Amino acid sequence: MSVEADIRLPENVSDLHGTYVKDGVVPVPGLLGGKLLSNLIEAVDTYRRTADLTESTDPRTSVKHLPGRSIVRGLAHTQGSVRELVTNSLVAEFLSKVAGVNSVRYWNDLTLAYAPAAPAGESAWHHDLPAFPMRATEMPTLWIALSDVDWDSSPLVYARGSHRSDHLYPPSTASDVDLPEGYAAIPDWDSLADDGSVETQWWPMKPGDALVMHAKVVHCTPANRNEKNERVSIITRWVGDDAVWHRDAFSAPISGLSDQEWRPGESVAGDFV
Ligand SMILES: O=C(O)CCC(=O)C(=O)O
Repeated sequence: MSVEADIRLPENVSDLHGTYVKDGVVPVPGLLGGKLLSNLIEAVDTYRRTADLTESTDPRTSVKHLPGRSIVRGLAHTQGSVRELVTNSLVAEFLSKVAGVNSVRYWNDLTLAYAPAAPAGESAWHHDLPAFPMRATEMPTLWIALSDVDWDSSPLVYARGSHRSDHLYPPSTASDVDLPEGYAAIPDWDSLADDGSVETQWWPMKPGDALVMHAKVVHCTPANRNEKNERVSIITRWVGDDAVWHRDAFSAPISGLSDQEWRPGESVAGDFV
């Protein structure tokens, strides 16, 4: 069976583009199945079991264990199934249509595992763009559930339409910093949601269900209250053709991508895997 058969693209892509533009996040139930999905789950499990015992074959693949969750970076560089996903032209074409650009290419991936019944580990309200080391007209994220997700097991919660703000917001960990141009102080999203000024959205999910996210949509993840199950996702990040190098006070270091290679504003071409 080919990988293509395990990628179940929805037909209503123009509706999905409309939702991406309006809400900033698009649920895509059942995007992945079959061998591709089981291989991804297996790759994540195997890497996490062996990562501390063996040296990575590529310094861009790494794991970090934090209270309540583990973060694995750069699996596309060492795991065949992740590479298959991010180099698949059907996936890239689908994402470019949802985002409304000619083409997108993979540039980064991240796998998160939230431990069962973990009081810590939540991710505060934020949007992702400030952490990215480049800018482009569109930089969609494909978020794929590799476990069940329900209200108790760390669902992603979105502030609907928040990507349409003119501002960027600093990460919640930034305090007492001068905000770079284009930034505004992060609003109290919980209060805005409570008083109804902002609508929140989240979806229960099964392994293989996906979300396509705009790089500016504001979201958070509560800690995992499920007593038994981990909540695992693989997050792949994509960029349109017009990407230029751009870093500011909030850009995260990304292994394999550095200021030595590109100058500010320089076109970022080439493959990242
Ligand atoms: O998967 C999650 O729970 C969090 C993902 C997230 O916040 C992110 O990718 O920025």
